Amino acid sequence: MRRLVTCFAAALCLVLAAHALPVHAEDMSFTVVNVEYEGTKIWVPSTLVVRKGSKVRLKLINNVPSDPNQHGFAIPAYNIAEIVTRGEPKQIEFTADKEGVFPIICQLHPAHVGGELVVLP
Ligand SMILES: [Cu+2]
Repeated sequence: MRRLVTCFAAALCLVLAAHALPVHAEDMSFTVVNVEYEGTKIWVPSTLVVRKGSKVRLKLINNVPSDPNQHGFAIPAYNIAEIVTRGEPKQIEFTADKEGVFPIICQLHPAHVGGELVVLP
């Protein structure tokens, strides 16, 4: 089991490291997948880093196998609140026009582990 946890952590790190920090505002695309691990639901990668002014495209995939089959993906500071159904990926797009660190939550389930959008100057 410990080995499985280590593999999972290593995979998360690789996913996070794959999204290198952009130097200038540029279009950024992320595939963000909702997974469940030992009862914990979380969108991965959990931290999205972009530059202010970037156009951000997100492909949201809900891969949580347990019920319910819908989860939320919301960035309240950006007025984003999507509901993503298992088996029905959703694409969204927005411009990161405010800098700062903004919570990403599942607006349907308070216990769903959140993340953050980091918008650098
Ligand atoms: Cu949820």
